[in-house]
Amino acid sequence: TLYRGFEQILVGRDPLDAIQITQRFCGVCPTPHGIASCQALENAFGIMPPPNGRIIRNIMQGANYIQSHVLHFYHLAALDYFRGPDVPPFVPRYEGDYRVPPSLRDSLIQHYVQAYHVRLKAHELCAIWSGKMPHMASLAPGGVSITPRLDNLTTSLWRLKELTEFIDTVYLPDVLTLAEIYRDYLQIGRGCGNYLSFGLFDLDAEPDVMRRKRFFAPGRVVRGTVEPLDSAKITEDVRYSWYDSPSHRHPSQETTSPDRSKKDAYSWLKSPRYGNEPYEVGPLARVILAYRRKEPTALVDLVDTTLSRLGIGFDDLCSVMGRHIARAIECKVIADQLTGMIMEVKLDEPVCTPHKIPESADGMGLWCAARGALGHWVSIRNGKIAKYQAVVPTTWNASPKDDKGVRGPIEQAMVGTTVADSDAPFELARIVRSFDPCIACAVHLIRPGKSILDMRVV
Ligand code: NFE
Ligand code: MG
Repeated sequence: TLYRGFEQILVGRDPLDAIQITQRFCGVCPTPHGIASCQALENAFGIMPPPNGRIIRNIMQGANYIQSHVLHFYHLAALDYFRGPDVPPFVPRYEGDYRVPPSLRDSLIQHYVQAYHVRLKAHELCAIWSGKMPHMASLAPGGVSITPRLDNLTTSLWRLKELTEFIDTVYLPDVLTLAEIYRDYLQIGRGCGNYLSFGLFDLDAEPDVMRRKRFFAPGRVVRGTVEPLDSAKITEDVRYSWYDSPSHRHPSQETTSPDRSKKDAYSWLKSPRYGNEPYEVGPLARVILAYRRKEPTALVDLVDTTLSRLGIGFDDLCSVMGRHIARAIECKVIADQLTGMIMEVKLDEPVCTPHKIPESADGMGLWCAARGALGHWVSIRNGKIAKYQAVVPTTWNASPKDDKGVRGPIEQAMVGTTVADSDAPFELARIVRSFDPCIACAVHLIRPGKSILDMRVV
């Protein structure tokens, strides 16, 4: 329940500061924020990166996806399914529904530890190109500021090989093993049924982001049908959010003015909507969209193999376990794609297009973070940021009710769920965490008024 106010911090600053400040939204996803911010500025400045700048950003983003997905499965979600060692920080925990047999549990705990080292390698893979991670140093409007050398390629490739081995032989198999054990979670936590993605990995330099070619193409899936995307139809409602700024505005038109005392409000998250409807974003949304569009084919094939291995239908993916499966499948497809991206970098070719900050301009950056669709909107006046709005993935998924009282995807996924033990609401924790909300490590369910611990300070 902490208010942060980044959108206000940005007002009055030099536009270039946005690339660094928006990365501080989060230590897990600075990469997409830095990139979306660059894209918003490029849109305002009227420039596009040269091929090297575009490709190097894709590499950084791919490495960040691998780090983020491995983090989510092992370090944020897995302990909802098997007991860790009986020492802090693994206790206290909910007691009850752990079904993993002891021998398998030991190997999962080993993988939990191994995953820390794997995440380090993924961070390094990004930092080879970004200077450091988290919070990258080499992003610039128009591209990147690193001069690629041969050793950037070689040191990337061996790290990628280690990551790929882990994903192929540990991560993906572990996810499928848990899906077999917790098959009932292929029916629990379905969500709102609308899926949206802004797309990922630029393949050309088309200035219009909606016409730009992307490896994961942007779009929506509504009742099983692929629909196009029009960024003008995005709004944010604040009727149930702690803001007194006007509701139901397009991000380029809205403001952020906190009011903690607002009646009926219950969240600092705003409620992003597309055409007045809630949409799930993230790996499941991207996988459903890609599968319906029948490309990339590597992803479609992997989905088919996985469905037949588990003996389940495509609709079963719209569930708690389906989100874990989609995340792991996406992770593998991205890792497999990264070798080609790294080999595409051309030594001795430009990495950045020069820019000039205009007195007055507006820009939009649309991208996909690991957790889903991400948009940044900037207005520049007198050469400074006059307005900055970010609509981040977790606000789509974890949004409170909108102006019409319609619940967001996570709320919809929980409503109607049978909870076996209200003192250990595994079902709800598992539903919430399957979305990988940015607040994942802070999601604990409490019963107001119930005393859980007496502490005496001496
Ligand atoms: Ni803090 Fe993020 C991702 C972004 S979250 S992790 O992925 O953008 O809403
Ligand atoms: Mg915002």
